[in-house]
Amino acid sequence: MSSSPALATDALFAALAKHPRVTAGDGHPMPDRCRVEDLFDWEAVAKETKMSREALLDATFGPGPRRAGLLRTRRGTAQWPLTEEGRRQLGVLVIPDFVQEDEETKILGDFFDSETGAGLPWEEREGGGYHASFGPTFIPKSGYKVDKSKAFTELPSALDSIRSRLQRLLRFDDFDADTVNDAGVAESLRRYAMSAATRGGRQGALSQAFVQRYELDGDEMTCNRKQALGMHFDSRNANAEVVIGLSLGEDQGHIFFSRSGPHKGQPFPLSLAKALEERGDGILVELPRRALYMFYGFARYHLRHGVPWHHDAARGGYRRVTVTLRSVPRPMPTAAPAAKRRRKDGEDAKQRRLMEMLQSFAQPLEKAAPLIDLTD
Ligand SMILES: O=C(O)CCC(=O)C(=O)O
Repeated sequence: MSSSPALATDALFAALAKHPRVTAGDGHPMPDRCRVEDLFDWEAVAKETKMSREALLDATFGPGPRRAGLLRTRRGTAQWPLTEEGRRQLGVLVIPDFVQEDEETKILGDFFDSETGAGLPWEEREGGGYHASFGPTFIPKSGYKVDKSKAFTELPSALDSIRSRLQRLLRFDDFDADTVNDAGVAESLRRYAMSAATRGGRQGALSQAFVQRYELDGDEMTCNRKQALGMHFDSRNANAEVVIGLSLGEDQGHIFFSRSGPHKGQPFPLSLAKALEERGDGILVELPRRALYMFYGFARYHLRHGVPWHHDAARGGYRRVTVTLRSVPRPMPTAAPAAKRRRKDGEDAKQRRLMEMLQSFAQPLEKAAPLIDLTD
């Protein structure tokens, strides 16, 4: 077997993505902490690429024993800064203008309904800022475990048409190229996504939405927090592989991906994200207004992500809204235990007899229409 690492980067990443050891959505739990060596079935990748395990590790994460890491190794090549294609290989894809202007107006109008003052049920975000959550209810401090005793709530209807376009993108349906920019989503996911469901266009429905507000107000400290979201992983088990974000209301939006980057959960400035990217320690993605981004593969399972702050409090007048959509499986309805069901059937029969009796009293007075409709 050759140990030459002379494999094109796209072929290397395609081969790795085909043989992950564990991924969400395939019925395998993916541990939140996982050593690089445990990420892939190196035997299978070696067989496919005809490279040795050691050469594969060197090509992906840099030569041992102290490997530089995935991004620093990319930086050491001519492919840094990453091209659009380079980003897709690592699992980040941006579609500018995915949201149309009238859709954005409708969404933001509904989210901040100035006529009724209702808008969304905003809650304070841990660490600062506001968010609203739709779909599943999560058990507090459980790492986003879905509370199976609670029904999923409806997602805001203003998102309906975008969600249905996204569902079609994830199913790899054909689009009319004049109306929808499919941005090569199908090719990217077929090649670089890691779960069988997502690679096969079978990722589940987008059943969860987090809406986040990033805005300028308050003193320096709270203002920075309100514009930022600290680095974190999204649960690898509670939801399927592709996570999708929409950036609305402002032109200067960002999302930053890194493994070694700013401290977990802490707000961090854009200048730090830029410096880290220059060193090969992150991927900084600029998001114009109405752009969509999606992440999968390496970016989803190997890198953390977060949102940097960048304006100082004195400037005012910045309010960006993002919508993050995920596929969270709905819990299966559990069959009512037999005893409970028998009791309920008995109660229903009793109720029906009572209703019939009441109705018989009512008959002489209300012949045409019964007082109580028992058909339901
Ligand atoms: O607002 C964003 O674009 C990122 C949101 C995010 O990372 C999350 O909801 O986990």
